[in-house]
Amino acid sequence: MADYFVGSKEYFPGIGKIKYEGPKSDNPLAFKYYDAEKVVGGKKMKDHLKFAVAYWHSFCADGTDPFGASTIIHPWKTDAKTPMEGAEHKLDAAFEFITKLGAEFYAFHDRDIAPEGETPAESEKNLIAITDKAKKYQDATGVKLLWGTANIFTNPRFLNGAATNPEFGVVALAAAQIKAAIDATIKLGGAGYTFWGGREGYMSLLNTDMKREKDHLAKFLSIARDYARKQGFKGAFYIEPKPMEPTKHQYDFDTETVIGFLRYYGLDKDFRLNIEANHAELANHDFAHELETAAAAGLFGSVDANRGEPRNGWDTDQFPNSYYETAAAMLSILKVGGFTTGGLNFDAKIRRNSVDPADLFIAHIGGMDAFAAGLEIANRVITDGKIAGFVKNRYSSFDSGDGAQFEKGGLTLEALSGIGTKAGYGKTGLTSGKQEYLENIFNQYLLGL
Ligand code: XLS
Ligand code: NI
Ligand code: NI
Repeated sequence: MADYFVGSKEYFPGIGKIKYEGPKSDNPLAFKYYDAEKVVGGKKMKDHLKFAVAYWHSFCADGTDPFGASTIIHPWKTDAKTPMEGAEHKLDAAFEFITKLGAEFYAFHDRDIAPEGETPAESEKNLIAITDKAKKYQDATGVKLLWGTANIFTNPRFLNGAATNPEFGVVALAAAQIKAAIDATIKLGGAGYTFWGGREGYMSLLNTDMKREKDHLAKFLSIARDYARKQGFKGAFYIEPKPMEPTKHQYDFDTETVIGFLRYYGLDKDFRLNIEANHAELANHDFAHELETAAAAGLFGSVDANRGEPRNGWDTDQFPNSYYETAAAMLSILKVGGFTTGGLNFDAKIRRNSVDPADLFIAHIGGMDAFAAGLEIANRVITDGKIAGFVKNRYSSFDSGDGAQFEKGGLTLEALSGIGTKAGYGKTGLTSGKQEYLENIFNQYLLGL
């Protein structure tokens, strides 16, 4: 049996299964650091990293930008006579790509995988037909669905938003899509279902009732959750924060904003965060800051692994390549105990001028290698324990005595103030944070020395 899947025709001829060849390899189509079966910190790399291929960027995006037409030719699109035939070919290409790459998961929007029909019923029929086929492919290959979602932002009918649209009719049409997308996700055994707020936000406060829109969003998410649970969905629901783009102000601005929203509306038992690196950057946060914020609230879920271009402030969705950043991210992920339902989804696209079919492989290989290296670095940081030990010691005055009493809630403000007054100023507080020292040792781990 071939170690990869080929459907009606081979869409990436000349490229076989991508193998691990090690850091000295000069084969662009081989992994340098990602060695799926290698055990790091008691777990196989593939089980730590849980890579997913994003359907929309990899098999739909064609290099179009606001200044120019498509540049990337997808043969699965050009060789089809009807949109449904195109969707079938795309599925063939997707499973061939995913299995050749050796990713274990994928993620899709309803409209990535199946075309919209003339009516909501026809759209649902299309989705059912294609996902029935996807189920067969999953069973045959072992590839799994990390999460499903609905695209309720591209079609012009969503120009004023979906769940937060001022017109009830649009909210209902969004529901038709979400319901069908949830059904498809359940059928495919999806581990999660994601809500990225598409156009859920506003462009101008002059035409917006913000309170009403947020209430609608919460109501919509609650009934979607209730429906999915009723249908037996046991997986996680994710909210994916993003501060702006396409609207001026997205309601799911950043992780902290989403946590507040989920708690205010009582949704924090079922929903967690899907954190995207590029969105963190747009919100002026470090990627790891967003991960730690979610972890601290007990709401860490999954990751959209990409990167932005720090100097232009767009959602450029590039493939991750900074080992420093992937190491920092993996450190936060390992500290919270790793993924349960989530994984690393490459919500990333090749550049408009990356027009060779091999470029899609090369981009994913680089991203997987970057996270594999990041995992090794983070594991070295944890195993050595120097940084964690420093942090633990930094808070040690709360481990016993009055400090411990304070943590337990055993001190009133009068009592606490009395302790301070009695101790006096002295040199209290003049303790080095040792940032540069810690940065230097992090860099030692980075180079594996
Ligand atoms: C867009 C988002 C989107 C979600 C899925 O910026 O990242 O791709 O991940 O709807
Ligand atoms: Ni994303
Ligand atoms: Ni994005």
